[in-house]
Amino acid sequence: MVWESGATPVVLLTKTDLCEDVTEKTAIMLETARGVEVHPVCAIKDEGLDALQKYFVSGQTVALIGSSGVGKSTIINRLIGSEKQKVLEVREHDDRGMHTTRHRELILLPAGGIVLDTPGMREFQLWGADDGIETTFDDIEVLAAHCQFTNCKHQTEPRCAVRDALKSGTLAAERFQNYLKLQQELSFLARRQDHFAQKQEQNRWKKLSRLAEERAKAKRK
Ligand SMILES: Nc1nc2c(ncn2[C@@H]2O[C@H](COP(=O)(O)OP(=O)(O)OP(=O)(O)O)[C@@H](O)[C@H]2O)c(=O)[nH]1
Ligand SMILES: [Mg+2]
Ligand SMILES: [Zn+2]
Repeated sequence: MVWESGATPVVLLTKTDLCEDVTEKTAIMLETARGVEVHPVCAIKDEGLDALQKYFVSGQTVALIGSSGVGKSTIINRLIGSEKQKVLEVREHDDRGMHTTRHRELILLPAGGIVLDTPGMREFQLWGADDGIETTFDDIEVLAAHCQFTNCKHQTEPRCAVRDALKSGTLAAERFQNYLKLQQELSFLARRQDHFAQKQEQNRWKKLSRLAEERAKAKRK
């Protein structure tokens, strides 16, 4: 979804002080989000933040997005070197719909660059992210190019390169599941967008016919 927006995604794994196997978790993330840079950081110990400096440069705008309480505002405070952004203990805010950051705000950084603090979001929905899927799952797209059928769904079709890779273990089953999940979500969205477009078209016609009726009535008078 981030690719689709025109921005470049970067993944931050926050609060490394609370994690026992940072290297392992980082490796999993690198494997999951192919072609995306991943940085483990600990804002309270000021660890790993130096590696982020290259993103926060003059002419660039960075938006921090993620669930409430993951530490977005804390990172911004470290970057600006003051406690400008309000930070609160996590108190299951997500459950009660409470967010410490209440609105989006653009902040100018002393070293140049602009950062956008956002309230944590409950859910990050895809919106027609076809291109993004190709980038994130380029390994599967490459395999799929070798399936016998160009529209292969990798389910029961003969000579399916994706299922072959699953069988031989070159493609992890979990990764393929994630791919399918994303595809399902996308097709659901496409159907919903279609439905929305149809409704709009219906409304337009309703309005037009009402207008025509009114005009006809006015003429008769
Ligand atoms: N242990 C630990 N706690 C952290 C770290 N960074 C932030 N926190 C704590 O996590 C809690 C939430 O941090 P915030 O910066 O308010 O989180 P946020 O993502 O801005 O949350 P919203 O504004 O609600 O979206 C606070 O209690 C922070 O002190 C960290 O590196 N380690
Ligand atoms: Mg915040
Ligand atoms: Zn296939």
